[in-house]
Amino acid sequence: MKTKSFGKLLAAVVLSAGLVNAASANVYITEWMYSGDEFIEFTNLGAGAVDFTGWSYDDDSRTAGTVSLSSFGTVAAGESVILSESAAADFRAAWGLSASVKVIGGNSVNLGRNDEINLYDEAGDLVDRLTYGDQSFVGTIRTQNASGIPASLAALGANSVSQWQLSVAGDAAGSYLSTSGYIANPGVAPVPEPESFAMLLAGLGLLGCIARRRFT
Ligand SMILES: [Ca+2]
Ligand SMILES: [Ca+2]
Ligand SMILES: [Ca+2]
Repeated sequence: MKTKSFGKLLAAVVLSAGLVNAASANVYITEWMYSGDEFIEFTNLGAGAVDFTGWSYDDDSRTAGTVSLSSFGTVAAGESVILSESAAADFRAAWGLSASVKVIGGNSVNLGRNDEINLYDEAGDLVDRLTYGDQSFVGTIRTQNASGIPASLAALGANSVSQWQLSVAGDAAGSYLSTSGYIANPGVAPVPEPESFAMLLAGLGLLGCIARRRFT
């Protein structure tokens, strides 16, 4: 009996460890601009907060630990954080961001026209990757002076740059012009497209019908 209980306990520990990994898997690269006002945005799209202590970024040299993201600290569910080339204060001023938007400035591991964004967790495991370049992938976007944003949520985590589009001032993603003349929506999380909302509402309506039937 004791062995069986230990087995159950072990299973519970393994299961909870799995849930921790699932949480980090819900953090995505959600926006980037390689030239103009260079930055990368990461968003926690999971249901719980994620501790970025030990997390890191690298470009196409693909080495965990290259640029520490630890100072993002605890990133709440739905929160977007920024890694910028310019100083954090300058980036905030140019985009009109409040102090509550977390920005790590002074990134010197810079992105080129054809490059790669890699996000690693505290164990050095890859959380998300986006390989891009309008020369490497002909017909895809060039994020010069305007950021790249997911055309739909399906683009997130897919590492398929053809599913990304350029931000346009006034678009559904909330993009706007910075004081320096660049277009993006840093600190603003991607929103589900209207079709997804409609499907979600339809799903909720269906659940409501099922619930009502069960109680009558
Ligand atoms: Ca680079
Ligand atoms: Ca650059
Ligand atoms: Ca954004």
